[in-house]
Amino acid sequence: MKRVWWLLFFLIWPVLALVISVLAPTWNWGFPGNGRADSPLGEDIDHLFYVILILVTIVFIGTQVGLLYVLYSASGRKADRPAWYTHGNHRLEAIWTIIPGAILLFLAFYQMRVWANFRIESAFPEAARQHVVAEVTARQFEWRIRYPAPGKKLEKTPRLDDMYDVNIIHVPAGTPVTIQLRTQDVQHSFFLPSLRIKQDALPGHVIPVWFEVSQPGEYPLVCAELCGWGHYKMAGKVIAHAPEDYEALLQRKHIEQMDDGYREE
Ligand SMILES: [Cu+2]
Repeated sequence: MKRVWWLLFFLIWPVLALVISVLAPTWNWGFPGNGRADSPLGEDIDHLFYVILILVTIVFIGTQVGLLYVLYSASGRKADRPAWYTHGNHRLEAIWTIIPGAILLFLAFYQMRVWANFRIESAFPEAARQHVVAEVTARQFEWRIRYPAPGKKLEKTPRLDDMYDVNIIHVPAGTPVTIQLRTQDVQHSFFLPSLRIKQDALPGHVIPVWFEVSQPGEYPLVCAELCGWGHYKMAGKVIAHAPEDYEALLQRKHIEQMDDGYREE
């Protein structure tokens, strides 16, 4: 009877792990953004995550069941019976090499489109490449945003009529946009958790990052690279506006800036 208790002891952990995994989203332990990505690319990334999660769960359940079977079948055995070992079994080795290899190969091909779409500039959506909304410069310990004046394109070198923000990036919702990511000092990481966007900012590089916010609203921006004592302060937000509100906001910013310019003279 004792071995049944041991069996239950080992059984309870995998069962607990499964139950907690299933219930986690209802306790708000799921992904940021109420468990759903707030961008189309983010939804693709979540889909990849769940495909991998399902595969891992199948392997997890398989190994746990195997372990329990071995524990149970061996626990009643007399000590004078030797354990079973295997060595140099080519068929077994081929099986445990080919199956994981095939799974990894499947995942490698399966995620290629999403990866290319996210990271490789030539695979960005055409609309994103056409619409460079701002330059985002990380520095200890804030995000500096530079927008081109309404109707102008963002130039590499700042222009007199450029407009600025700190820690807040205004973008239009429902359309792909690109930002040019830079850092002025150390390495930082531009992280929009609810959009599933994360990109390191590397000294000496200007890295284009595109994203599309599905709905107007505010989305947290944080630094995901420990960059110094004030790392925690690098919290900002992306504010997505309806396209007409966005245009109006840029016009308003432009006029405010012109006013400031006159007052200084
Ligand atoms: Cu940082």
